Amino acid sequence: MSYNSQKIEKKWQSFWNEKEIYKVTEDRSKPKYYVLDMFPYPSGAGLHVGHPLGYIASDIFSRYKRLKGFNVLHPMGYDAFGLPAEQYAIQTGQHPKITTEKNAAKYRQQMDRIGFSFDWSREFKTCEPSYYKWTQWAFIQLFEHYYDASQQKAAPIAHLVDQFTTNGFDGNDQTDAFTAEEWQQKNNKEQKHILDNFRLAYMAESMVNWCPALGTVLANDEISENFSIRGGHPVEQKKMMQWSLRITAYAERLLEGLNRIDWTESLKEIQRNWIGKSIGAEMTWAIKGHNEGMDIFTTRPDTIFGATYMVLAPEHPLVAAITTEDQKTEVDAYLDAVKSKTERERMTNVKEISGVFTGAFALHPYTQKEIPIWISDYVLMGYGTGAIMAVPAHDGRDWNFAKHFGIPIIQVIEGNISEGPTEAKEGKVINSELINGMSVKKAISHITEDIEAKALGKRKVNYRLRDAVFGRQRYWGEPFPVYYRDGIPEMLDIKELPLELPQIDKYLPTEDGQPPLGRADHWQTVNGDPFELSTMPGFAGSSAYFLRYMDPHNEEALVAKDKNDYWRSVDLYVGGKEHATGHLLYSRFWNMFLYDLGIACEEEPFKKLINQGMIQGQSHFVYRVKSTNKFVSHGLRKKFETTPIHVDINLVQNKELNLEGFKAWREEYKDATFELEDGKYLCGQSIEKMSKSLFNVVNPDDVIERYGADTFRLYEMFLGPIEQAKGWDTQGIEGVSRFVKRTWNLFFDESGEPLASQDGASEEELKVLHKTIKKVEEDIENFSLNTAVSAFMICTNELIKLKCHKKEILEKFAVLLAPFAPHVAEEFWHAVGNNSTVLDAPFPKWEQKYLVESTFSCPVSVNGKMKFTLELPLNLSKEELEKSILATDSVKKLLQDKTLRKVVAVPNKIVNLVIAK
Ligand code: ANZ
Repeated sequence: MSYNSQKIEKKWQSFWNEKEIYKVTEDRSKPKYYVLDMFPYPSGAGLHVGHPLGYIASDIFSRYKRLKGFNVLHPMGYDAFGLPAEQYAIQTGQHPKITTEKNAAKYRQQMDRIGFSFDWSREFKTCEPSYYKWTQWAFIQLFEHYYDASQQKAAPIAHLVDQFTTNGFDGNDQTDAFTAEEWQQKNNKEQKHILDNFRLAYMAESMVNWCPALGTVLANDEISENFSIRGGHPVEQKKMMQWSLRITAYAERLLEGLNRIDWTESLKEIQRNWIGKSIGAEMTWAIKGHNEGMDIFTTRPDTIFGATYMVLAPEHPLVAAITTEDQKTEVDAYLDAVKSKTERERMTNVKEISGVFTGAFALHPYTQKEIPIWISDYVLMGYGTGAIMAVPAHDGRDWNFAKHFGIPIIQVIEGNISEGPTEAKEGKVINSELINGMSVKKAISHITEDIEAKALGKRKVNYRLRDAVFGRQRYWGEPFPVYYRDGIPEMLDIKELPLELPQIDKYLPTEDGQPPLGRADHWQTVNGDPFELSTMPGFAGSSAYFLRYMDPHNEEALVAKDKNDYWRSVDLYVGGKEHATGHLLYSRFWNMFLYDLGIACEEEPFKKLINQGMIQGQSHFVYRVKSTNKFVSHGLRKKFETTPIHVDINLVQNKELNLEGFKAWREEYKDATFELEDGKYLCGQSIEKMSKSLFNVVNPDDVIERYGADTFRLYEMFLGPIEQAKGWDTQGIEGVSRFVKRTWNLFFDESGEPLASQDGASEEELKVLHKTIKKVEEDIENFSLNTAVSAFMICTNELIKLKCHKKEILEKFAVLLAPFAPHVAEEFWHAVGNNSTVLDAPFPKWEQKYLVESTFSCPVSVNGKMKFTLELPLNLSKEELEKSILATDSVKKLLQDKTLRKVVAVPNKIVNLVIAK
C-alpha cells in the first residue's frame, strides 16, 4: 500500500476523537503549559490558507510541549459578535446568530481537517449568553470600582463613598474639592454624578468618532485616516453621552508591565507609543485683564524664555471668554472651518498651517512680557490642558506657525537655527536668566523646581492614551446590564445575568434615531425601568476569554480560583500584529483589573507572544488591449496599450492560461481572442493580499484533498520564518509531498507491510537520528519551524541512503515528526509496534556521544597538488591511513600506470602521493 493521506487522516482523527486524547484537566502531577491562538471571527468566506499559519505553529508547539511532559491547555472558540454578521442581517433579514453559527460550523469543519490538537470540550462563542454573562458581570465590577491611586489598584466604589463622607475630597482635574458636610448635603443624583468621575466604567459626554453609514461610534483603533476599518465609511466627530472604560487609570501599569513579558520589541514599542507617557510641567499663565489664568502643559520648561506666543485648542473654553470684540468675527469663522476635522487629521496634517489671534495676551511668568494668545487646530483639546506655550526656535510646528504668521523667534538653546528649529534635548541654555549655561537636562529639573517653589505650576506626567469608548449603537453585541431610573444608570443584580439580547424586527436604528435595541418590545426591567440601548464593542468579548477557557462551563464564576491557580496565564500566545493596540491593550487592562480583584492570579495575561506573518496570495493577470476583447500574452503587453486584469488562479498552471477555461469563466470573455508567445498565453504574476476580489484565494480544503493535512501543515511551516510575510506557491508543495512519501517508504514496503526491524542501529544511523533530534528541538524552542522541516528532509534522505529500517531509529523519528505531521507520525508509531497515541511518548533525548564526528574529509594530493578528498574514519594511525588510501578505487585508478615513490600520510589531516614523473 502506498501513502494514502485521506485514509490515514480520517482514521487517526476518529481515533483521537474516540479516545478524547486532547481533553485536559488540571493534572497536578505535571507542569502546565497554556498555548492560545487569537480566536477567529467566523466570516462567511471560511478559512483560506493564510489563516491556519499561526494555528499550525501553535499546534506544533502544543504537541511538542506535551511530548516534553507538560499538561497542555490548547483551546479554541469564536469571537462571534461583530459587524459583518450584522451587516448581512440588515441586507437579508437573517438573524446574525444563524449566520454566525453557520460560519462557525464551517470553520470547525475546516479546522478539523487540519488535525489540530484543540480541546474542543472547552469551546465557546462570545455571543452565547452563558459566556457573555461574564462579560456583563465584569462590566458591573468595573462600574462598582474606582482606581485607588494611593494603593495603585482598583478598589470598591463604596470605599470612596466612605472617604467622601468622612473626609470630603481635595479636588483634582475633573472634580472640584468638597468637604464631608458638602458631600452629605448632595442629593443622590449629585453624588452619583461625582462618582462617575471615578468609576472604571462610567458614562460621560465625550467627543466620539461617529460613523453615519454604520450608525455607530468607533474606537480610535477601529478607524484609519477618518474611515472605518470595517467597510471604509467616513467617520466624523460628534459629542455624545457614552459608556467608557477608564483604561487611562492603568496607563502606568500597562507601560511597566511590558518590561516583564516576552514580546517582540517592535510590538512593545507600538504599545509604549500608544500609551505615550510624557513627563513635563503644568503651569498657569496669567491673562491680561482676566482673573482666570491659562493652564498649559509643556515637556520643555527649559525653553520658557523662548516662548513668543501661546496657543489654545479651538474647543478650549477660554476661547469664548478671552476673544476680543475686534477679533470675534475672524475667530468665529476659524472655529467654524476647523469643526469638521478629526483629531487624527489634525495630528497628521502638519503641512496645512492655520490659526487666528484672539486679541488677548498672556503674561510671561518670569519676564511679565505680554505674549499674544492664538487659536490653532494643531493644539488638541484632549491632550494635556489643550493649551501650550509656543517656542518656535525649538519646536517644528511652532516654527512653521511663527514663520507663517510672522511671529518673532527667540533662540534659547545653543546651536544653528538659521535653517530650522533645533529640537533635540541637548546643548546649553542661553538667553534664559536663571538657567543660563546649564545643559538642557539640568535646566529642565532646575526650572521645574523653581516653578514649583514659586507656585507657578507643578511637575506633571501625561499619557496620550485615552479612555476607551465602550458603547456601540448596534444590535449584534453584548447588551449592557444597565437600566435607567430617573435618568441615572443602575446595574442589574448579578442574579439577573445574563441579560439576553432581545428579538427585534429589523436590525436598523429606530425611526427616531435610537440604536436597534430601541425596536425591542418591553426592553425594560420588571419595574418598567428602561434598559440601555447600546451594546458593547467588539473587544468586550475578547478581553477575558483566555481566563474563561480555564473553566468554560462554570456557572458560578468567570473562572474558579483553583483552576486559575493551576493554569495561571497564557504561556504562549500566537496571533496577528493588527491587534497590537486594540485587543492586546484592552485585554491586558481587563486582566489587570481582574488581578486587582483577586480573580486572575497573574497580572499579565500573555507571557510570550508571537505574531505570525501573513501568507499572501499569488495573483495572476491577463492583459487586455484597450477597448477590445483581445488579450496579449505577458511578454507582448508592452507593444499594445493594455490593462492588466486579475484572473482566477485556478485557470493558470505554471503561468500558462487555460484559454477555454478563461472563455467560459465570464460571459464577457466568451469571444475573447488571444495573442500568444511560443504557442502559449503566459500570465503576469504578483504577490498580494489573499482576497476573494483578487481571485487568488487558496482554500486549505483543496490542498488537503490533494496532498493531505500533514503535507499542508509541513508546507505552511516550510514557506519561511513564522513572523515573516510570504507568498503562497502551490507548485512548491510538491517537494514537501515527495518528502512525506519518501518517509513513508522508510516505514512500509510496497505492499504496505511495516518494514521496521529489531536490528541494532549502526553508529552512522544513530548519528543521523541524534543530530536531527538536537536540531528539531532547538528549532522548535526558537520557533524556527521552517528549518526544523528542512532537518526532517535531510534526515529522511540520509536514512534512505543508509537503507535504514530499524525500529530503534524509526520509532524516535516518528515522535519527532509528530508535532508537525501528526497523522503520519501516528501511523508510523503504530507501525513500529505501539498501541497508544504517539503524543504519550516522551520526546527523544539526544546524546552528545553520537554527535561526535567519526570521519574527516581527507585531501589527497599528488606531488603536492590537491586532486580530491576522501571521507575517512578519524584517528587512523599513519600506517592505517596509508593503507586505506591505497585501497580506494580512486587512488588505484590514479596510480594505474604510474610508479609510486612515497606516501606522506599525516593522521587526521592529509595524504600526499609522490609519483615518478
Ligand atoms: C513648549 C515646548 C518647547 C514644547 C519645545 C515642545 C518643544 P509630548 O511629548 O507629545 O507630550 N503640547 C502640549 N499639549 C499639547 C496639545 N494639547 N496639543 C498639541 N501640542 C501640545 O509633547 C508635549 C509638547 O507638545 C509640549 O511641550 C507642548 O509643546 C506640546 F521646544 O511646550 B511643548
